[in-house]
Amino acid sequence: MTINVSEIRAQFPILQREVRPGVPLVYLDSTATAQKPLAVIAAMDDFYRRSNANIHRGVHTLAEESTALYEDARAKIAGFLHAASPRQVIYTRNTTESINLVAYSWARATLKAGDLVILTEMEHHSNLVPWQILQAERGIRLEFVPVTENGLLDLEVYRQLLAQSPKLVAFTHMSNVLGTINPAAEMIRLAHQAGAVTLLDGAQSVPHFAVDVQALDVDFLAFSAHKMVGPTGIGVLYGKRELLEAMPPFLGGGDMIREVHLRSFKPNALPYKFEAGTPAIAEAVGFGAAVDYLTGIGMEAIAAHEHAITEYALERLEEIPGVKVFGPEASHKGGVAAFTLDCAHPHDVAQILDQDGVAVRAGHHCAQPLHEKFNIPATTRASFYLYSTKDEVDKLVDGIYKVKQYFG
Ligand code: 7TS
Repeated sequence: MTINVSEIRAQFPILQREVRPGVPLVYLDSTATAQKPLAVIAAMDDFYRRSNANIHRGVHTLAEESTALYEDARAKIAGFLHAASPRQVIYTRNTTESINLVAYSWARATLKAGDLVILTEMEHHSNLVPWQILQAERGIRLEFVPVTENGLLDLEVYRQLLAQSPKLVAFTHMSNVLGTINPAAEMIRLAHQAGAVTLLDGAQSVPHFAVDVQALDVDFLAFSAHKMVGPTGIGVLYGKRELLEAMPPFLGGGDMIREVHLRSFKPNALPYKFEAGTPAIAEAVGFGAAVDYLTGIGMEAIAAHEHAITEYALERLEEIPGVKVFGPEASHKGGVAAFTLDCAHPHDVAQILDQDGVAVRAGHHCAQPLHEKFNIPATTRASFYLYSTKDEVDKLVDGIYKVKQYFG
């Protein structure tokens, strides 16, 4: 299964631009956010030109159209995840809000002082801080599955932690720094055996390979549209129906209620119970177009392309003296290459690469504890998506040689 990358690139207007005269953009920061194809831009443009109206609140034609578009997108997303019902797909602002929804609603209704939550050392801050807040508030106990030297989770320690009867296991499907793809199905199976509920951070998995919530048997899955060629400002929390039904509302206000009296309210049915206020409607429409776009190309083909680019990038980066790439070998890894260079700080590397139009990110990438684990303050990170090319990897490598000349 192959994809036609030049055809794909032609669909992304931003990839045609030069960052300065004569310097074309080499966008290697898709892990932070992905670029958007014409189909997504046009769907949102069309919505505002033709159908814009608030949803669920009017009988006029535009309100019916916008409501239908908003709900069609939800059905597409449910299909994309192989969810049993669109009612299990709750729109949020992003992965961060989805995880916070679980922390504020499910966890505060369920967890007591001393209850154990298992996380891992490779979590993004958005799957750490909500639990640290709850630890301070409730006295829950946090334990962390360690990351091994080669960037994998230590599953032996995971099994030992599971023996302590955790209430929740929350972990990332794919690390945004190491690129590690964790064995989610097996980890979820073991967590369920131990009686725990599972929350999977799919911010980096759902955009890059097929994620089937029923095959995984996952209880909650969080992800963002903007990392999967969709717009910013919208994400999803998928949940098992019985859990979502039992959870109290998160935010209160319009749309999330069935009836309201001066001193009481009855919450709405799923998914509206968790969608208070006017949502990101145009963004939902764009999200649906993004799902159509990715489905049209095929998630298997996208994953295969990214794997080929990642293999090539690792090969080229590792031949540069002084470069150390973090994380496992390509067989366990998605399209991320975070590295250090012995002679220059990651921010200097990123700045010099930018002179040649190469956009990479430098810093701790919202995974500061993981960098502490490896005793480094920061890394430079290149990341790849369906529109990335080997030629772009070569430009990255040429740029790193320039940095070496400059500092070396
Ligand atoms: N979880 C993971 C694994 C992520 O990579 C990110 C974003 C998030 C959660 C949060 O997603 P958000 O849409 O709510 O912000 N990761 C990155 C990154 O690596 N660089 O910028 C954002």
